[in-house]
Amino acid sequence: MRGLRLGKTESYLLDVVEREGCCHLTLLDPENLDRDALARTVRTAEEQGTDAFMVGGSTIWSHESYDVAVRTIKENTSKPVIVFPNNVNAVSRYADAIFYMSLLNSLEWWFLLGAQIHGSFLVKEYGLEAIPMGYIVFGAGSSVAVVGRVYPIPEERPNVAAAYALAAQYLGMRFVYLEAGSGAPEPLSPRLIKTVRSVLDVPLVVGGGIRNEEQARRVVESGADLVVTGTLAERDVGALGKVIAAVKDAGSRKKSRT
Ligand code: 1GP
Repeated sequence: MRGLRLGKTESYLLDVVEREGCCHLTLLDPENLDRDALARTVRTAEEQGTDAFMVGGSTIWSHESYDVAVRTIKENTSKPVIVFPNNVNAVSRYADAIFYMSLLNSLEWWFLLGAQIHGSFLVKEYGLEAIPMGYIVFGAGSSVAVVGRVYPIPEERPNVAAAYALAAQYLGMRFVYLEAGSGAPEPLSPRLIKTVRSVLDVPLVVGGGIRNEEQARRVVESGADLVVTGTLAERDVGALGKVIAAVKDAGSRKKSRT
């Protein structure tokens, strides 16, 4: 049978988690940064120690400008560049891999399975490494929640979130992403992250609202294996370095305890 070996990017992410206890991903939204700012941000984030880049945003409509953004990022980093798609137009042949996601708590067939069907042959044609991921979005006010027609899971119902995450794992998804929404006022709660982590065997990705070292540390200590920050890289690259250092420090402490 073909294609069952893990790809290069996925193996790299798993290796970083294994070695360092936690992996940091910088999310770049090409809608928020022009070409020069994108190039600058990528170089600085790499210098600060980020492990890989995700490219995406809830309101990306143009395939052409998405391609330009991904090329710009690739030209300025040696780290993997991963498509984080909001829809079929945000798939680029210039990336290394794509998080092949299903928005598990969307009410819309399109975000659960439709876009994935429509995009599958494009991914094959481009030779992109597909990394299957269950995506769960919290809160009702973020762009991703609105665009993705999310049925919100209350944070104070962590067992419900855990059931979604476990279902993703049993369906064969190799990562689960808990999303507070870009620009969320607060990161997801430790209780929520811990409850999901306690039932899951696959790596857990957490993002949304992480702005400082303390929050980053708490998210890792609660059980995140991969931490995503987006807004920070766009607004305060200086603080990004501190957050990455906190992620790595908390990761190595976690690792030394196991
Ligand atoms: C959004 O979780 C990411 O998909 C990043 O969120 O922009 O709040 O860091 P922030």
